[in-house]
This record gives sequence, structure tokens and C-alpha cells, in this order.
Amino acid sequence: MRRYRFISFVSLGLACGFAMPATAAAQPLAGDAGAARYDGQVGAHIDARTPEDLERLESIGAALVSCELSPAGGDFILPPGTIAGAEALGFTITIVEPDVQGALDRESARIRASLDLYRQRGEGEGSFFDDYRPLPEVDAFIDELIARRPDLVSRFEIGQSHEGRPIWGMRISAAQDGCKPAFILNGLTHAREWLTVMNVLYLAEQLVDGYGVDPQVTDLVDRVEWLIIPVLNPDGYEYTWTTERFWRKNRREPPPSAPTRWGVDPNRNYSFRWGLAGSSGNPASQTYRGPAPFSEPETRALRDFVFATPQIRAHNDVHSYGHDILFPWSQLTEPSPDHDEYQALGDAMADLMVETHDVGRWSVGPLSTTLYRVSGGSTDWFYVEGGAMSLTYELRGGSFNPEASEILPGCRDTYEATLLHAAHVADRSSFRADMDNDCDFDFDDVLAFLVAFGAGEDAADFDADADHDIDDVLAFLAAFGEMS
Ligand code: 0X9
Ligand code: ZN
Repeated sequence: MRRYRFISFVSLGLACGFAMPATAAAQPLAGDAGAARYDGQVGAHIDARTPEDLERLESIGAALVSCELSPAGGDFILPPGTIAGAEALGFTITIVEPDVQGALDRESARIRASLDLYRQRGEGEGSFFDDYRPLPEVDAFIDELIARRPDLVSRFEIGQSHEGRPIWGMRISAAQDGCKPAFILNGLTHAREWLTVMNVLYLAEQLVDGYGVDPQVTDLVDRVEWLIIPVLNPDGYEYTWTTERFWRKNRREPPPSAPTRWGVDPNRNYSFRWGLAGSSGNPASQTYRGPAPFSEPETRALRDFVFATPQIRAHNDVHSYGHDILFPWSQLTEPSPDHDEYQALGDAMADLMVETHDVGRWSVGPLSTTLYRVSGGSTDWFYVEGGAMSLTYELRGGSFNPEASEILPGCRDTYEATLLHAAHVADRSSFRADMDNDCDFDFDDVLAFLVAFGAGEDAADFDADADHDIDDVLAFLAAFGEMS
């Protein structure tokens, strides 16, 4: 059974007000005025398990902040005076944060101070990864990476959000794009999962700075086209910085006649097994699937980008939190056709995390049986429609926004495992049949294979079993046939 997801209210916030520093540039960091306050409110874990439990708690003013109730219960925000009421209903209450507003204020002050320093930094001072960063800094960081290695890094826009914000991606690759496998990673599907932005940007920086320095990185930037989208849900991200820190979904507005709290969960809006158990049709739900598959501009932009990029072979939709490596199926509870390969890779990735970073053993398994069922999620769609070996991380933490000191460790946790995922896919990709690297699949490749085979070169060990036999010839011909 999955372990309980502990939410520390010390580092998550439902709504944070940031005073605008006099020296700060354009980005308004939430006027205190616009942000909801939680004075006197308490964060607590409650052993509520059923929809009826939830209804009874909501009727006395408690608000669920977990995305779903798990068998262990859920995390709630309780207005002053409701603890006794909840106890009277027979629930067991465990106070997690006695002063939600105080915790939010302390965290806001820390982030604001770090941002001030970062904005005023001199050459070579202040790290992007010292604390969480809002959209303008994320955007500027992409520019910084491009400036460092314009030969390797470029920017692309996959589309725009509901509110018209561009959804940016970064391509990191040493030549040969289009005829080598691409690995697409995205952060921030869910607005409040701030660590995911840092996590994928850390990966980007390592790839950029490690090229030509670190042999493993160099090899993987040569052999893989990296497509990194740090913020898939920019409206939601902005909203968590300005108005409601604990917002999860995108910012689809309700129609005039409907409830005031809408928003679609992007991770319930993909078309594969959409609209089934593991999503909600209620627009107020944290897992609202939207009116139709791909009804949302953010998921639609990603879909169209994937369809326009047929070389994609790997994907990771980075979420937080839970220390998990998850893979299809998300909606079906039976094993997927590639279950064994996924499980073996996931286990090998988890080994790397345990060996290099002391955060305990990560859970590895299909999303539906490891966590809960997800309908219309990204992972299944990328696997079935996107032709990708698609994984999802749930990063480290006891909260959506762990302490600043946890940011870099939370980026490093997954770094080597992600490289392994890339190598795994590159080692098996049919693009390897382009033996002479001319971006073409023709007779020269067959000759080059035979020469390499005769010489016992690694490039001809097509089934990666460290010997050269008929299986390699068959594997080469299968790959060649697929590509030519
Ligand atoms: O419920 C979700 O969408 C994810 N958990 S979270 O706590 N981050 O909200 C889990 C599913 C991740 N799944 C896919 N990428 N399909
Ligand atoms: Zn998430």
C-alpha cells in the first residue's frame, strides 16, 4: 500500500501575499490585497475516507487540500473553531500546522528576500536554485542557458495558455535533430508543484554545462534531442505566485452561470481513456477533466507539438511529491504490454536515486496500482499516442514546496536516473540503424553495419547483449526496416 503523503504546511501555502520590493522589476509578486488570508486557520490531517466523510467535513467549513482522499485520509485547512466540530463528527484530527497564515508569511518573506538578491546579483553571484523563482526569472534563465551555449540550446514555443502566456520549451541537442530519438520532459503540469520547475531546469543546466566536459552528458546530448518544457501550465503557476498558493489546475474560467471555482486538471485532459474512473466531471473538483479531451490550450499545444515531432521516444511529466517513479497504465489496473521493460528500467532508476541521494527507496510501479487511478493522464497518452517510453516522477518532499535547502537535493535526486532513461531509450531506438549518421536510411547503412559487425564494434551489438551474433543482424534489419 502506498505510504501516506504528508503535507507540511510550513512550506506549502494556500495564498501568499508578497509586497512588491521597491527595486523589483516588472513582475508584481502578488499584492497582499489580492491574496486570500488564512488567519487563525489550522492545517490538519483527518482520517476522512469516503465522499460522505468529505461532505460532512465540508459542511462545517473544512477545505480539502489533498487532491484526493486516500485510504489514510486527507489533508485539510480548518477555519477557527471547526476542530471541535470535526471531532464531534467522530473524526481523528492530527494538527500539522497550527498557524497556516504565519507559515505562509514566513515562507513569502524568505522567497522575496532571495528573489531580491537574485535580481540584484552581480556577475557570477546568486544561484537560480537558491529558492523558487517566478515566471520572469524562469524565462530569463532559459535565455541565460541559450547565451551560454547558443550552439546547443534553442527556444521554442508550443502554444499559449488560456490567458495568452506562451508555453516555452528548450531544445538541447548537438546536431542531427530529426534523426535521433527525442526525449521530452515537462514540469509544472500542476500549478503548486514548484519543485518540478526547478528540477527540469537543473537537468537543462547540467546538459548545457556538461557538454564537452562530462563524457556521459556529451554522449547523451549527441545521441538524444532533449526537449524541456519547464512550465506547462503558466497561468496556474502565475496564480500560485499572486493569489492562491495551493492552486492545482489551469485557469479555465467558469461560464457566467456556473460555480465560481473552475479550472481543468491538465493531467485528466488527455484523450487516452478520458472521462473514466480517476477523474471528475465536476468543474470544482481538483481532478476536473474538462468538457472534452484536449479541451485545454495547454494540453492541446503539447499534443500538437508531439504530433509535429515524430522522433519523440521518451517522456517524463515531472510532478511532486511522493518519491515515486510511475509508468503506464494509469487508468487500467492490468499490466501494460511493456510492463516488464518499464519495471526493470524504473527499478534501475530507483537504484541510482538511493545510491546517490539519501531520501529512501523510491516506489516504482504502474500509476494505477502504485498511487491511484488516473483517467486522461499524460503518461498513458504519451505511451500510446506519442510513441514514447513515458514515466512520471513524483519528486521528493513532504510538501509541494519544500524548504529552500531541499531544492538542489530535489533536483539532484532524479538527475542520474533521467540520464539512464535517456540512455535506455537511445540504446534501443531504431534510429541507430542510421549507421553512417547521415540522417538517411539506405544501403550505406547496411554496409556500415556489416563492417562494424565484422570488426566486433559496439555499434553492431544491436541487442545490447555484449556479443555479436545473428540476433544483432536480425535486430539491425528490424530497425532498418522500420526506418527506411
Ligand atoms: O494525480 C495526479 O495527477 C498526479 N499526482 S499529483 O499529486 N502530482 O497530482 C499523479 C499522476 C501523474 N500521472 C501522469 N503523468 N499521468
Ligand atoms: Zn502533479
